[in-house]
Amino acid sequence: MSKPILYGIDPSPPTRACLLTAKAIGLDFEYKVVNLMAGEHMTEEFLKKNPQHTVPLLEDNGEYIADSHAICTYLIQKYGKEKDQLLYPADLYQRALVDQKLHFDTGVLFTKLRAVMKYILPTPKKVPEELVTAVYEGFDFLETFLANSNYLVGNTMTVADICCIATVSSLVFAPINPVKYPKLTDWIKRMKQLPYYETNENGASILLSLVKPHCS
Ligand SMILES: N[C@@H](CCC(=O)N[C@@H](CS)C(=O)NCC(=O)O)C(=O)O
Repeated sequence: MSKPILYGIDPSPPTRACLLTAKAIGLDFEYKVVNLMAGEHMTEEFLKKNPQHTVPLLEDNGEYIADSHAICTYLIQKYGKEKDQLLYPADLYQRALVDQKLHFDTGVLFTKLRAVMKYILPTPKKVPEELVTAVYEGFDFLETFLANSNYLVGNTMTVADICCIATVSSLVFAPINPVKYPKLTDWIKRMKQLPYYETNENGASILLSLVKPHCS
């Protein structure tokens, strides 16, 4: 059986969510960089693998899975050891809560980032203030989710925390005031303490350095 292959690029938050998940479960995998700026995601070869032309994309035994959330939960269930199953709990209610936060990442957090990125790539322009302000709606929700727990679902880290931190660490061009967002601030610090957090760091800072100068 060949190693799973992850196609992606470090500045991409959903790619980083998959890289973090792979690290969390100690997965032996191959990482193939797809240079979006060079249009490598629009080639005939890549479009055959993923007609939606997005990264990340997972190739596992000749089969393909797109979307970071689908990839992360698949990797945990297929390759995670017993202890790793806590990342995507088997209990149906707990799992539904995790799924809800994964959809929150797609539908709320990442959507806000994508709206901003339209002003950055391919040619950077000033990002409208209301798009930066809109990020705080996402932060408000996160602060509420974290009101009574250390993680987004209870007191044990799940794949929801992994996916959301990959996006949140790319949204901090909207500065987080620790007085207004104490729970969110602590959660970010907690996630940064993961022994494999560096997997997220380089890509997040590249993305931030592209966006920040264009937000005022
Ligand atoms: N919901 C998807 C979003 C994937 C996505 O939009 N990826 C961006 C990079 S961050 C991309 O590939 N953009 C290229 C395109 O849409 O053509 C996921 O979680 O994987």
